[in-house]
Formats: sequence, C-alpha cells, structure tokens
Amino acid sequence: MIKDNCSPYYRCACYCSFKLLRIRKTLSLNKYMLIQWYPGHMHKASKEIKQTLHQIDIVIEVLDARIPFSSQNPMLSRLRGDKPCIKVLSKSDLADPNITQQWQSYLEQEQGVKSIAITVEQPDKIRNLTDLCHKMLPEKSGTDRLINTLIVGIPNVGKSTLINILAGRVIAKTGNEPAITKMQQRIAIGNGIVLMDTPGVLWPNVENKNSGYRLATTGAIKDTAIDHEQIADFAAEYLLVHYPDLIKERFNLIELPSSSSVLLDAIGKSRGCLRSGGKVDRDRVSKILLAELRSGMIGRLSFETPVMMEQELAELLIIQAEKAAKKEARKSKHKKPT
Ligand SMILES: Nc1nc2c(ncn2[C@@H]2O[C@H](COP(=O)(O)OP(=O)(O)OP(=O)(O)O)[C@@H](O)[C@H]2O)c(=O)[nH]1
Ligand SMILES: [Mg+2]
Repeated sequence: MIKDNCSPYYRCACYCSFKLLRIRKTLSLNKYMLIQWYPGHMHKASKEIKQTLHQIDIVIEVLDARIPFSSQNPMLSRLRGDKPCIKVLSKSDLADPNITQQWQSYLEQEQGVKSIAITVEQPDKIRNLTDLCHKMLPEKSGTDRLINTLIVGIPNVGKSTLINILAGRVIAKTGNEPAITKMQQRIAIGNGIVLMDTPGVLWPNVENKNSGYRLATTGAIKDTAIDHEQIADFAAEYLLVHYPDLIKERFNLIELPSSSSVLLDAIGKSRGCLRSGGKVDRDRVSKILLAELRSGMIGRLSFETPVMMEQELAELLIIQAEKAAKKEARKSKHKKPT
C-alpha cells in the first residue's frame, strides 16, 4: 500500500517495483557484476569528439550488428542533436540476419536516422555509404562544398576497416583487438566527402549490466579488463536459450546441456582442456568458447533484439527509481526536524 503523503520518488519506486516483479521473471540483470572499461585515452577521445562535432555535417555511428543497442554511445545521442546520422551495423556477417533487419527498422524510427548493415564481405555495399551521405544532405550535394563526416563507435567495431574500404587503400591501422586507433585522423576520400576516423570509445558508466557483458562477449572490451570465465558463463547461458541447435552442432552434443556450467564442462572435456586430476580448466575453455563465438564459428548470432532491450530499459528505469527513492529516504532521515 502506498502512503498518500510519500515523496514522488517513493511513489514512483513502489509503482515500478510492482512492474519489476513481473519483468524479473524473464530477466536476470542482477546476476552479473558491472563491467567498466574507460581508460584515459577514451576520456580524451570523447572530449575531442565533442569538440569536433560542430564542424561535422553527418555522423556515421558504427554499431556492432550483434549488439546494436549495447554498442550505441549514450553520450553521442545527446550531443548529436538533430544532425543527420547513419547507423552502420557492422560485422553483419556475424549477426543473425532476421534480427539485424528488426534493428534496422527500429533504429530508423528515430528522426534523421538511416541505417545500413555492412560486412567486409560486401565492399560494394559499404561504398553506397557515400551516396547515402549525399542523399541525406541535399543542400551540400552537387555543390563544391565538402561533406564532413565523423566516424564514431565502440572499440574494435570495424571503423578503420570501413574507412579503408571507402578510401580504396589502407590509410587507417586495423587489428582484431580493441583500442588500435589512438588519435583522430582526417581523410579525404574523394566524391566530396571527408571522413574523420576516431579512436573507439566506451562510456564511463555502462548502466545496464547485460550491455557490459554483451560488449565483453563480442570483443569490445580489452581482454585484460575482463574475467573470461564470467563472460563465457554469460554467453553460454544466452546461447543455450537462444541458439540451442547451433550449440549442439558446433560442439557435437547429442543432448542440450542443462546449464552453462554443464555446457562449459562438456566443451572442456571434448577439447582436452583438463587440469591434473581430470578437472576442466575453466579459464582455457572459456577462452575457446569466446574465440569461436567472436569469429563466427558457432554461427550467426545476435545478442539482443529491440523487444529485449525495451524490457531491459524498463527494468533499468525501475532500478534507478528504487535507488533515487532510497537516497531520498536516507536524506529525509538525516534532516533535522524544523
Ligand atoms: N567478421 C568481420 N570482421 C570485421 C568486419 N569489419 C571489421 N572486422 C574485423 O574487426 C577487427 C577490428 O577492426 P578495426 O577496423 O580495426 O576496428 P576499429 O573500430 O577501428 O577498432 P579501434 O580502432 O580499436 O577502435 C579487425 O580484425 C577487422 O578485420 C566485418 O564486417 N566482419
Ligand atoms: Mg580503428
């Protein structure tokens, strides 16, 4: 029962807790620890992006097609204002094609946003990006004024690879680990377009724990900053529910394991990851699962859908309201009576 004279925060938290009871049946947001990776160079790079934005005509935000929501920079959507934006879903060869389509429609609901799914396997589709820039900026197209674009995105998402394909030569350094690009680089690619390559940035506070785990699962967070066993456990749990057939096929399993732990043990045994005494080496098997998942050997996988993210956002709002209500309650407890 909510008291009539309670604070608005408390009222909101009570209402939200009621909703949360229903939502928690399908989610396990609190099982995992918060993952954070925000080294100094990312702070610097974020500041530079803010400073550069006013010179930019169009923002090209490169998202990982497997996690389009979790790889969106919340700071960027605030700073971008009403500048046109192309949300590029990269590495689409690794993502579930049906879910990628759902994401494209979902993202394009936002005003001024167009979305395109790309992969290095289809360089021609990547080159269409320049036409799209011209289409989205008709006032500049056909004039001798350059179109300035800013390429932003999380680490290791494929920004520099995309630039090299657009430029038709190797200009930007690439590599299969996060934080390869360290500085902004301005590149004129012809056809009236200038690209600004930027270092991959995350944000200081990944509020949704699942998003932190998805970023780590797909390889956006430096390996030395994550606990492989926890990430593999998260990934295994997700794959068992969403891609049971791919898991059975990849690891030659007759029956679907009953839990992530049983799955990791089964993979460990079949791949000979054993310690003395026959115990499975969880660190080794975790690294194998993540490497095979990231390289596409298990199959085309997506780790979030628009519906899933709407639910998680609702849960996050509830958690935030609960926190605010607790803070308010603490404050009023310490307030001296007047
Ligand atoms: N499977 C697949 N891999 C890709 C694709 N695009 C890029 N990659 C790989 O992803 C890795 C990272 O690519 P980069 O272009 O260096 O990524 P980045 O976003 O510039 O990374 P940082 O500079 O570290 O922020 C490289 O190993 C690329 O070969 C793609 O479409 N599909
Ligand atoms: Mg790069």
